[in-house]
Amino acid sequence: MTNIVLFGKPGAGKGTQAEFLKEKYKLTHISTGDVFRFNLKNDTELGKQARVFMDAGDLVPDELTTKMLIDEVNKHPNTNGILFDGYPRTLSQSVALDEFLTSINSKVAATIALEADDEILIQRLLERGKTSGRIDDQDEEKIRNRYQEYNEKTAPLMDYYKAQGKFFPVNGIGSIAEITDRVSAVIDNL
Ligand code: B4P
Repeated sequence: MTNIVLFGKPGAGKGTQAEFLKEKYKLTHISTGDVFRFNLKNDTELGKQARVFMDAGDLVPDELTTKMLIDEVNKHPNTNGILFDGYPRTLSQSVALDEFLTSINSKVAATIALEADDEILIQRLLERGKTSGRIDDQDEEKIRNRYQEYNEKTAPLMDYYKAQGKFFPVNGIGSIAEITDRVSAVIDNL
């Protein structure tokens, strides 16, 4: 299995790039944000528990997120590899992912970070908020809270993956196709 973690700030383009990469490399795409939004829309028990955190731009608690992630991975026992989009987002999630992958004789091959300036990303999210219906994209204060969550809880993961020699930063500004090429160059060299 070739497991890739797509890493980046909110709006960095993880979901956008995943759509292309999953086809190109025949990977299973798991977006924790999408799975949560599916549960919100269908008003499941998980959705009810996650809604309050997501609408505020806070991270959903680790225990809930990790259980959901493992359930998703287990739905694809014969996959070539997983493209993790939006997971892990805390150190505890990174450790849980490593433990889980080890238990199925697998590992993270690379963490690819899409890098871009906050102000550009905030504009992208506000733009998407005009049509997405996502409450967390519509209010600048909530968006800024998502960046604060990222800086406090997610940014430390860079050191975690750097220490393992698995961290690959990529310039996230440019056309979507240009960025796909940059990410592909990393995957092709693994
Ligand atoms: P996510 O759904 O993961 O959302 P995201 O950070 O907004 O998006 P992404 O980086 O995928 O950006 P996208 O491609 O869509 O998370 C939402 C919430 O779910 C979190 O705040 C949290 O509450 C919860 N959650 C999810 N995972 C969790 C976890 N592991 N632990 C706890 N909580 C969790 O792109 C954004 C916009 O930019 C789009 O409009 C796109 O068209 C545009 N764009 C993309 N690439 C571009 C480019 N190159 N140029 C111009 N625009 C571009």
